[in-house]
Amino acid sequence: MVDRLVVDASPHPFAFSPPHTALIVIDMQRDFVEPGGFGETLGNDVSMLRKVVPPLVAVLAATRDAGIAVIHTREGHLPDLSDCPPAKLNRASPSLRIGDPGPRGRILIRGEYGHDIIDELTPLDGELVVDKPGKGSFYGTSLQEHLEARGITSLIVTGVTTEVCVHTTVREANDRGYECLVLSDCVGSYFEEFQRAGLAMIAAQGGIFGWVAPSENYLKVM
Ligand code: TIU
Repeated sequence: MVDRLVVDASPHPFAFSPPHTALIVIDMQRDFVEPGGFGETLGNDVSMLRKVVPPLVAVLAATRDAGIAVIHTREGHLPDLSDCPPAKLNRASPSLRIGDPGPRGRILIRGEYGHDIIDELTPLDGELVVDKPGKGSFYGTSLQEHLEARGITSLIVTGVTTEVCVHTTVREANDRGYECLVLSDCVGSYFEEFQRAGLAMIAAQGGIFGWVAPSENYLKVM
């Protein structure tokens, strides 16, 4: 594996060492991307997120071919909801609450069909799958220990949604010292204005939370 690659990115080029880098695919679960899941119960048009899938399939394939580590995350809760704070469970007036039976199983519950990752992005054996109770990928998980054990210092960030779980994860990672490149067409939001603003916030102020680039710039150096 080459030791250093540089991606044309905003606000400036993103240099990373492939052996010390992981691709993180955040919450590409049926619950967010397909009808009948958590995302739709919150009143969202889930078709907004589908456009992320084709570029993410290409990025995942190139990353695996390059031998770079891949990590998947899933947001969800234990069947008894003991890890779901009442503040999250009782928030707003969704059409179905977390734990209620839905067309793809209980909403946002581990082990249910709707909680799992979509078929196009199924994890391979050996790829870490991080189950997380919150929006960030570090809170309540062993992700940091996993990254430290493998000497991973850079993250290529993809998944949904841009302003919620992607942003929370990037902010958590940035505070822990990780360098994050967010692939702009491989992250998605239910809201066009949040997609635009969410990406701008990451790269603003000289890259206050990280770097942003379209996936074609990443694929060019793979
Ligand atoms: N609602 C929303 O935009 N997102 C979430 O609740 N979770 C994630 O972003 N994965």
